[in-house]
Formats: sequence, C-alpha cells, structure tokens
Amino acid sequence: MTDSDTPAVGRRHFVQGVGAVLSLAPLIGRSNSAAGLQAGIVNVGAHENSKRNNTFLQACRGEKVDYTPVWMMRQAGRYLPEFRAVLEKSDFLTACRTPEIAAALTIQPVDVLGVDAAIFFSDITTTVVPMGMQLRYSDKTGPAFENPIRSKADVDRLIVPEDPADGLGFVYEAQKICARELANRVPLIGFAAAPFTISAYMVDGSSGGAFSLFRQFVFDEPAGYATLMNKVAEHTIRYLKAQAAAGADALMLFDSNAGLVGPQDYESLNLPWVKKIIAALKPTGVPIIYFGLGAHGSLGMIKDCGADVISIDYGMRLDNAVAQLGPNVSVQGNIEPYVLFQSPKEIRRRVAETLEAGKAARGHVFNLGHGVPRNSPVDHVKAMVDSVHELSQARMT
Ligand code: 1CP
Repeated sequence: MTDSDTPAVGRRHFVQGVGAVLSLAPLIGRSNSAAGLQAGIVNVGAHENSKRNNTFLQACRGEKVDYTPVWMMRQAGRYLPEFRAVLEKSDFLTACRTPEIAAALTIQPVDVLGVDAAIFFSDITTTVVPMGMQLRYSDKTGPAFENPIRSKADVDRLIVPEDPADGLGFVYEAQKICARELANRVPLIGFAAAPFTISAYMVDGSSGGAFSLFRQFVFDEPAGYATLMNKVAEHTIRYLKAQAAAGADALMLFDSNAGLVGPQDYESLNLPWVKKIIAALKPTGVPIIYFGLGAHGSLGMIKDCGADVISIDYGMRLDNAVAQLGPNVSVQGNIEPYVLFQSPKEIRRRVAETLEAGKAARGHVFNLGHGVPRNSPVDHVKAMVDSVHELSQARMT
C-alpha cells in the first residue's frame, strides 16, 4: 500500500483546518477589528471546553485516548511560507511583542498541519527583558543580550517585577486571543525556559561561545549563581502562572541547555529550581511538560521533577526512556527531526516505530526530538502528522 492510498481513518476525530476564524490578512494589516476577535467563544481560563479536541491534554494526564496526539516543537517557524510572509513585514521581536501577530503565528500551524495542540509563538529570551536584560535579535545569529551577566554585582542589579504584566503584557494579550480563537479547536501550550537554560544565555549573551562563560560562572561564582537562579525562577513562576490565567491549557519548561552539565551537577545546579517552579505551578491545574535536551544521564532524577509529561529528545530510544520513567508520567517525543526530509513512506515507517516505542508509556504525546528544521518540506511535515493520527488510531481500534 502506498501512502496516497492509505485510508484516512477516523478523520472526524481530527480538527483539521476547520473554523479558522482568525485570518492572517487582517491581523498583519491595519484593519484588525476588536469586534471580530471578540466574536470568539471561550471564557478565558475555561481550560476544558468539551467541544474542543482535548486528546493532547488527555494524553498528558495519562487518560485513555482514541489516537496519539501530535504537535511539533518549532511548528510555528520558518519552514512555513505563511510564517515567512509575516516575518517579511515585521521583524522577529516586533512579531513577539504584537499580540495579533503572535496569535496569528501561533494558530497558523494548527490550520496548515492539523496538529492537536498549538504552541504559543514567542521566545525564551523575551521573558527576561523586564528583569533588566537588553535583547537584540539578528536573523543570522538569533537572540543576544547586550548586557550579559558577568559578576555577582550584575546579578544583584537584576529586577524581579512584582507584576508579571510589567513589560510582558503583550504575551497575555496574545494568549487571550489564542484561547478565544482556539476555543473549539485545540489546547494552547504556554512556555518559558527553565532557569538554567535562560541563565546560560544571560551570562554568555548568546549561544555563539557555546556557553563556556556560563559553565565557568556556575563554579566560580556559587553565590552569584544561586541568586541568579532564585531570581529567574521567581520571575518564571509569576510569568507561567499569568499564562495559565490568560488561557494556556498546558505549560512547558524548555531546558535546552540541560545537557551542559552531567548528572551530579544537574542534581545540584539545575534540578532544585525546576522542581521549585513545577511545584509552584501545580495549583494552576494545567499539565506541565519538562524538556531537558541532552540530559539523558539525569533521567532518573527528572522522573521525579513533578512534571506530568517528560519530553524526550532524539538522543535516546523512547522505549528506554519509558522504562526509566515508569508509570507515573507521560512522555512526549521523540522522532529524529531530519526524518522530515525523507519520503512520506519512510516518514510513515519511522512514525510507526516511534508509536511502538511509546506504547508502554502512561500517555504518549507524539513530537519531534527537537524543533522542526528550517527548510523542512511542509507536505512532509503534514504527512508526519497524518501518519501519527492514522497509524495510532488503527492500533487502538
Ligand atoms: O513553534 C514554536 O515552537 C514557536 C515558539 C518558540 C519556542 C517554544 C520559539 C519561536 N522559540 C521557542 C523556544 C526557544 N527559543 C528555545 C527552546 C527550544 C529549543 O531548544 O529550540 C531556544 C533555545 C530559543 C532561542 C532561540 N530563538 C534561537 C536559538 C539560537 C541559539 O542560541 O542557538 C533562535 C534562532 C530563536 C529564534 C526563534 N524563536 C522562535 C522562532 C520561530 C525562531 C526563529 C525565527 C526565524 O526563523 O526567524
């Protein structure tokens, strides 16, 4: 059987491209009408709308699902022509800071791909600007801070705003729009970096030096480091709580630099703050996802960090991760992102393997092992999403 003649099983379960109430044209032009946006249906904070496709949230909680839900890290990204069209008219930071644009970029991949969750379009680096960090963005080299943290005195100057809306109100405004527009479609994932990951950017300024200054700082300046982590963690807690209040249905902590230290240092230099944040977020009631890129040796500790879902990167076997994590958490992941450049038939074969590897987990949210590569063919990305839906539903019936 070829890909094209595979029956589209269970299509009715998948909310695909229907009800795309938020059109990009008005949002990137001048004529965006508040009335049009207010025509949405959701109550902000109504996290479990029964008309919505809640498969993603069910899998996060380990509840029974009809098929395996799928979304992709960096699904709102350059591989989409619709995304590039918006970023031709607006620079990256302006897009992040303009609620209507951020909302439109968040919803684009839901329309195009038919994924089961939307990840909020923003960046991990914008969050710490109200703390006093000066952020610039280059299309070539990505985000960079102009006033990096190099001493305890620099750390002491950092502010922790009382009010999470101070300097970040555009995030919650955008999320309220997303929650309204996605009300009868799919859940919205809010996010922030874990303190270790954003602190590495704050100390080095950018990723250009492979975070070598940060790696020295954590050992040379233990008091400065602890204060930095405490301040960032407090700010992150307020930021993520405000996202849940604005309409985020799940929250993800991206710890993309977690692999910079091995297990013994992960335990003392990173884990305590991850646990603190997750514990503080529990009262929101929304599922929490933790993604520690490259931290395979620390999985035995990560298992008990308090997250509902542990996201696994492409660097280890998913069935091995499931065996280590045990029955109390769901998993997310972990197909090799560059499989997206293979044929739809090969993509389908690899999807089947990943579904098989995740089947023993309490719950499985299908995802890539890291972000969608920049030049991925959109039809292949879509083929991956369709394969996950079709193959997983066939397995469950
Ligand atoms: O679909 C989505 O995931 C959109 C939302 C999103 C998220 C969750 C973006 C938009 N960025 C992030 C998180 C993020 N940003 C992480 C953690 C996840 C990961 O490991 O990828 C990191 C490390 C960043 C930092 C960042 N932002 C970089 C990396 C640069 C480096 O230091 O190596 C870059 C290039 C960005 C820009 C960025 N952020 C988001 C997008 C779509 C882009 C690319 C913009 C463009 O193509 O012009």
